[in-house]
Amino acid sequence: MLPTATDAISRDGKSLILAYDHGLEHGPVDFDPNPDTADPERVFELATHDAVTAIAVQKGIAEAYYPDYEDAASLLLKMNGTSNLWMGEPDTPVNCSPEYAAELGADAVGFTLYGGSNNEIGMAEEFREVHEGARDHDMGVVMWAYPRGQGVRNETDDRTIAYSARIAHELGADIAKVKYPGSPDAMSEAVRMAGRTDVVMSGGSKTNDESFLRTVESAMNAGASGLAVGRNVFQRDNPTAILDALELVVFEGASTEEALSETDAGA
Ligand code: FBP
Repeated sequence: MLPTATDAISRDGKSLILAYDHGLEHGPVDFDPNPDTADPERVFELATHDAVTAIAVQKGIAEAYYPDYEDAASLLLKMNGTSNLWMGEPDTPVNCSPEYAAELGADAVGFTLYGGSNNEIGMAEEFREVHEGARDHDMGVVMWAYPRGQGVRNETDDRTIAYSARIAHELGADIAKVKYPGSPDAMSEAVRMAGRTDVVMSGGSKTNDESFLRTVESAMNAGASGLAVGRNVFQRDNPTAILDALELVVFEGASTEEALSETDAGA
């Protein structure tokens, strides 16, 4: 098989991206369920689990911790991000250049685009620079394709999610990270609209093991190429158990029942 831009952040064409940009996007509140996870080292350790194909972090975290993990984990460097303190129309400043991402050892870059925001035009222009810079440095491109803002009535509506997957495809992302639109049919439509761009499901707020695995299983059956997950892993008491189970569902095609019976998830 020919090499692709996402080989370094996937396994057999599937990805399990451990997202850990929550300290910026949501604030310390996301570490409350598991206070140790405020320490990035705890989450980098999880990223060395076989199931994890890349860890997604902001520049400051990558600078400080990735040198200790570069042999054990692939780096997806998030290039923009906004704090939850910002109350304006959705927008997200670019805080890293592709050159610097490559210098930090990134295998791929991540970029949030809020389609439907009044700031969409600026974000799309910034995406062009990030995308072409990533191509110059042989890094993959993952778009957090999040419709949000004045032009969007329902962020997880079927047509809206399919549209956001299409935006990621047409602007050149290798992987579109979308919220699960609520049904396998809607997910398959997003996958169809994304063409040769892979689609991964965004984890969302924490649910119980069984219900999370069922959603992941149905996304995979609908053609998703994996998931990008944060809270549903690091907020759990036993994050390794859910990673063991996710490994079976994402990479081995196991059912939720099989994953629950063969691992400590759900215990
Ligand atoms: P989760 O799995 O915790 O939802 O993380 C995925 C993610 O996209 C993070 O990268 C980001 O910080 C967060 O969700 C954004 O969440 P929201 O959609 O609530 O702004």
